[in-house]
Amino acid sequence: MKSYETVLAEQDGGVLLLTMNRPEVLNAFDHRMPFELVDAFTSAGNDPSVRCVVLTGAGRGFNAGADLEGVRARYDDPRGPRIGELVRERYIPLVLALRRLEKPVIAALNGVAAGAGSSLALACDLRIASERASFVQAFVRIGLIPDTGGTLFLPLLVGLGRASELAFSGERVGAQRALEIGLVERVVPADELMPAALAWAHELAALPTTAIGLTKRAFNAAHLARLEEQLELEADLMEQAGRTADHREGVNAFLEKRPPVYIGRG
Ligand code: T3D
Repeated sequence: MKSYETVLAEQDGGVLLLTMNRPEVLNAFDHRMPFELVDAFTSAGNDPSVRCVVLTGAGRGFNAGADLEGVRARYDDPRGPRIGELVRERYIPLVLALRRLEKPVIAALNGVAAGAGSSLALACDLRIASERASFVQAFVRIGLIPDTGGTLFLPLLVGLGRASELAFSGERVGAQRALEIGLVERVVPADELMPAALAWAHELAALPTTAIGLTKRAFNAAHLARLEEQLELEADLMEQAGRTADHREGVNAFLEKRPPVYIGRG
């Protein structure tokens, strides 16, 4: 089993458990985590002994999206990569690796999934949530647009009206509401999350893996045929949003733990 710096990988029979492991920042993405997840998904695809993958987070969060300390640090480096470039480098390959993995991937939502972390959960095939889990389309709160496929997966799961409501407001959606509107398939008490997620994964791993993989390919063709094009559009729009004063204000306000004041233009 490969080892990574920000992701724990453990295999039990046909089930690979991947745990994002930066709990002090609710498993926010740093410069390593997207690449390590891509490697883990790609390796799982090439390994016939893996027949189902479970993705979860260490500590009290699932994943809080981009690490905002890292985002702010880039403002001080004029030669550093721009936001659209980072989306292309980090998040587009992650979504593509997940959707191209022709094995079921279950997100086991132990806590909050925000920003790109929420999109990552929505890109998985199935979601089981602890009663303590929640979703936040946090992008708008830092003046950005949903990325990591969020502009496709969110409306696909909840419909365009609800997707607009959530993405425009950035409001937090608890587990029960997430179940009602189709953001997750199952909700269980917090202490039952991992046993329930792993039991579900073992059930799936015992089924005909090739048939499930081909079904996923057909779902991709039917519903995500424009995925690559949409991911490129997201990167372009992120670049545009990332140049606004409201983006910097949102990031600074979060890190300074104060309410943001947006100017609404630019
Ligand atoms: O450059 C690029 O990579 C571009 C790509 C962008 C894609 C995106 O994902 S944009 C969205 C980025 N994510 C966010 O804006 C979410 C920020 N976090 C939050 O809004 C809140 O933390 C949550 C709603 C997720 C959870 O709230 P709560 O009250 O349960 O927890 P908390 O107290 O806010 O967070 C706990 C700690 O984690 C805290 O640190 P502390 O005070 O204990 O030292 C907090 O600062 C830290 N943390 C949470 N999220 C992030 C983070 N640190 C860095 N980056 C984060 N995203």
